[in-house]
Amino acid sequence: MYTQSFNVPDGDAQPGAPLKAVPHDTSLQAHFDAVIDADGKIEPRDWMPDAYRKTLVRQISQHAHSEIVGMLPEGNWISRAPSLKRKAILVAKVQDEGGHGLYLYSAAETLGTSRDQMFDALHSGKAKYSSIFNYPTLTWADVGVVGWLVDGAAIMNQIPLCRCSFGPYARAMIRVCKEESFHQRQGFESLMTMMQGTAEQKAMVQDAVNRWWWKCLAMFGPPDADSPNSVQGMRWGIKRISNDDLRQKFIDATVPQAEVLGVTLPDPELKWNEERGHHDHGQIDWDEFWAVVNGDGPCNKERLATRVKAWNDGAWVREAALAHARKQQERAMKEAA
Ligand code: FAQ
Repeated sequence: MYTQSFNVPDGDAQPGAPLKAVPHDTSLQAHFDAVIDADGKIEPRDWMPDAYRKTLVRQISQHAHSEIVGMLPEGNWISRAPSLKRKAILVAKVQDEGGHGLYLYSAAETLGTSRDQMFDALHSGKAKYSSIFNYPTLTWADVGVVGWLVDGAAIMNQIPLCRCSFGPYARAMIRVCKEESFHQRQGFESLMTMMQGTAEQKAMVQDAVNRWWWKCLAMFGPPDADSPNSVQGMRWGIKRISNDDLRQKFIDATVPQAEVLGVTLPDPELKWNEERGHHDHGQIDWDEFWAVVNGDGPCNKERLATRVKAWNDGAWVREAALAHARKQQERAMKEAA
């Protein structure tokens, strides 16, 4: 059901789209290549190769979907947060994720793909979103671990995207990263509080870390050798650091944080390698990763059904907003006449 890549129609731009693909022209291509080589920015009105546009729509829309599907595992705990303070923090965080989705959908729209098309791809199961959000948040400690590890992995991947060659994506990521950084810290602080609590609380944190660690490592995507989009993505300055290198940076940054927290990362092979100047680690279960990406994770069906229901339940809001906008426009035209 989720196996297809997100196919962006090759036809003409959609209504409201800022530009149309122009026939291939070597001088336009040369200008595009020169901007990329000079590490400059491509803006929506600039000419760009169709494949560059298609790759960006694929990645940015998948990213947007991840943000809004990512609201669900944590949103599940808002009504059960253990204190008013934790509830306020969690509400703000989940709201931020919704905002990230909106910046990203807007960035993708500048490439000539409508929001309706992107939602349709999500709701029909054609579009991907991050594997990590297909796992359940079983206890309150999971909420802290999602902040610490999932947001921690997200920041590691997203900081280089602030230098992405496509201007609207790069600019959106600057704000997103600032907010993700707060998310990561609140997760760590929440876990730190639990680790100073009872033996049951400490065990709950350790259990959550055990369940999320490997899934977070897989979030960075397949190994470089099995990553079909990496070479071209890096050539175009969309990706700046490879999947494996980001994963390694995340592991190296997280090990000392786990020590401060007092938890064990569930990998007996995890150890510092003096020669490499990095931590060695055990094997990630890529069969599990692909099963989840292909729709067979523990929560894939539930996540998609929740998004489709939210879309259907929100139909009256969209209709009312459009009717209001129409009325305002009519009034403005009457006044101008
Ligand atoms: N899950 O050739 P590559 C967040 C797919 S936001 C599912 O390496 P690429 C915030 C990939 O799409 C988290 N599918 O692909 C938050 C491709 O399939 P396709 C999301 C995955 O694009 C926190 C195929 O595998 N972040 O967490 C995954 O060069 C807490 C081959 O892979 C972003 O989207 C995966 N994990 O590199 C919210 C960041 N990994 O499309 C709420 C932007 C790979 O050809 C709570 N995206 N695939 O059919 C990226 O940086 C890249 O797209 C990668 C994948 C690194 C994800």
